[in-house]
Amino acid sequence: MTRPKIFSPAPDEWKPGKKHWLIGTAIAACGLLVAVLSFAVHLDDGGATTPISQPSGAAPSSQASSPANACRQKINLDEPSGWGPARTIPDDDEFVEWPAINQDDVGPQGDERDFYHGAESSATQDKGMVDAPVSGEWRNEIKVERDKRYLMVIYVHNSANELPENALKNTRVKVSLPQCNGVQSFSNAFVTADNAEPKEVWDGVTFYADEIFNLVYIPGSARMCNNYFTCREDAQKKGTPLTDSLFSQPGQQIGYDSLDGTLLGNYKQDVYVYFGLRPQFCAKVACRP
Ligand SMILES: [Ca+2]
Repeated sequence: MTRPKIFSPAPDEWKPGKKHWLIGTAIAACGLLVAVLSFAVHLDDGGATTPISQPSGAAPSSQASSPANACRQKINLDEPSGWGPARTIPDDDEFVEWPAINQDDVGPQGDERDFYHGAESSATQDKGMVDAPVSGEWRNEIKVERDKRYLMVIYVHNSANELPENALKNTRVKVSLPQCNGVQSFSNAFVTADNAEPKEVWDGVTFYADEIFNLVYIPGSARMCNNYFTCREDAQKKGTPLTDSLFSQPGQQIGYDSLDGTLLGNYKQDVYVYFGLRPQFCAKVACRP
C-alpha cells in the first residue's frame, strides 16, 4: 500500500441566535435515537443539524496543550494528546462575533474544542469500512486490538452567525498520524481557515495497546458528511469522498455544497469528516521503520 505523506506534528429571517441549532436538532433527535448504535445513519436534507450518531465533546478538563505526535514505550493515559489553542466559549445565547472554528458548547457536539474522536468499527475488512456501524463508544482514548478497525470523526463548525461576512474562507482539515512504533501514540486533527481567529485549532486522540503497534490510514476511507452531502445507512448517499491530502500539508479543503473552503456560521453548514484507521502489530506485521 502506498502510504500518503503524513502531516507531522436556515432561514435568514431568523434573528441570529445561537439556539437556532435546536430547530434542526429537534428533527435530528428522533434520528439519533435510531442512530445511536450505528455510525452511518443520516437524516434527510430537511435541515437536520446532526446527521449521525456522534460523540459530545467533553469540556476539556485540563489546560490547552500542544498536539502530541510521538510514540511512547510505556502507557501513560494522563499525558494529554493536546487541544488548543485556549479559547473562550461565549455565553449560551451568543455567537462568536467573528469567523471562529469550533468555539461553542451549546450545539449538538457539546464543547467543540473537543472535536476529534474515534470508535471501534464493526468492519472486518478495509473495503467499505467507513460504511460499517461503529461497535464501540466514541472516545478520546482508544485501546487498539488485533484485526480491528477504527473510525475517526472530526467535527467542524463556524461558531459565528450565518452572515456572509462571517463565512470561513479556505477552511481546511488535516490529520497528524504517528509514523513511529510504540504502545501509545497520538493523532491530532487540525482545522484552519484564512480568516478565522484563531487561524488554527487542534484536538487529539490517544491510542494505546498491550503490544507495540503503529497506525495506518485505510486508503479511500476519508469522506465528508453534512446537510448537503448527507450520509445514510442505506448506502444511497455516502457524503463526498476526500483525498489523501487530509494527511498532508496544507490539508483537505472542505465546504458545504462543494469543497470550496467556505463555511457559513450557525449550524446548517457544520461538517463531519470521517476516515478509517487500522493498527499494525509488530509481532504480526512488520512495523514501519
Ligand atoms: Ca478529542
